Parts: sequence; structure tokens; C-alpha cells
Amino acid sequence: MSADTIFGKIIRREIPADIQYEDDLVLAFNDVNPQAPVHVLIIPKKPIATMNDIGEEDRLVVGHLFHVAAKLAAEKGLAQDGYRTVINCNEHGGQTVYHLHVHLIGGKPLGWPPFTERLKTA
Ligand code: DGP
Repeated sequence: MSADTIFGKIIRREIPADIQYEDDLVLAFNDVNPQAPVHVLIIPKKPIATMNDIGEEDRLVVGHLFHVAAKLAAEKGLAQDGYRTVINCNEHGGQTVYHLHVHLIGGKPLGWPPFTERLKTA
């Protein structure tokens, strides 16, 4: 178990979020600081802290995160033009919330490398 985070509070409805999808394993909600017209975070309800903490027993939920991401991408009309999914890990990866999350980002051409503007001003 990881320490509680802001995402734990969103799962428990202690703070509001613009929820896009929920089932027994995962929750998806709009990022508070969107980097593109569509920017959704898909998280496991189980508080896995980082990519490093994914265990053998998490195969189902981690696969499900990506299935839900693809479903949301299709629902939001991103599938044909394309989109990006990102998982940041620890400090060098730019992780700020220590509850595993997949960023689903799209709705405009994204370029490469990702988040160039943010890195330039960091
Ligand atoms: P990362 O840098 O990969 O750890 O991404 C964390 C993301 O979480 C970042 O894009 C902003 C978003 N975020 C942080 N706090 C909140 C919050 O309270 N609500 C929502 N909806 N998003 C948040």
C-alpha cells in the first residue's frame, strides 16, 4: 500500500473531480491542468505508488487501465487521429502524485518530445 494522495481523496469523493469513467477497478477523471483539449487520468483504485511498484498480482488492473484508456480515446473521438498515453515514474520522470496514473492526452497534434513547453519553463 502506498501513502494516501490527492487521488485517494478523489476515489473516496473527499474532493471533487470531473469523473469520466468508473468501475470496480479503475477511475478516470479530467486532469486539473490539461496539456491538450483532452487530458484524462486513469488510475487504479488500488493505491499503487509508482510504475516500480506494479506487482505480478496487478496484471489485471494494469491491463484494464489501458483498455479503459483506449475506450475513452474512442469515445472522445481520438482513435483515428491518435493520442498519447504516458506514465511518469519518480522524480526524473516528472511524477508529482504518487498514485499510479495513465495520462490520456489528445485532441491536437502533440509533437515530440512530450511536454516540451513545461520542461522549458521548469
Ligand atoms: P504526474 O506529473 O504524472 O504525477 O501527473 C499528475 C497530474 O495530476 C498532473 O497532470 C496534475 C494532476 N492533478 C494533480 N492534482 C490534481 C487534482 O486535485 N485533481 C485533478 N483532477 N488532477 C490533479
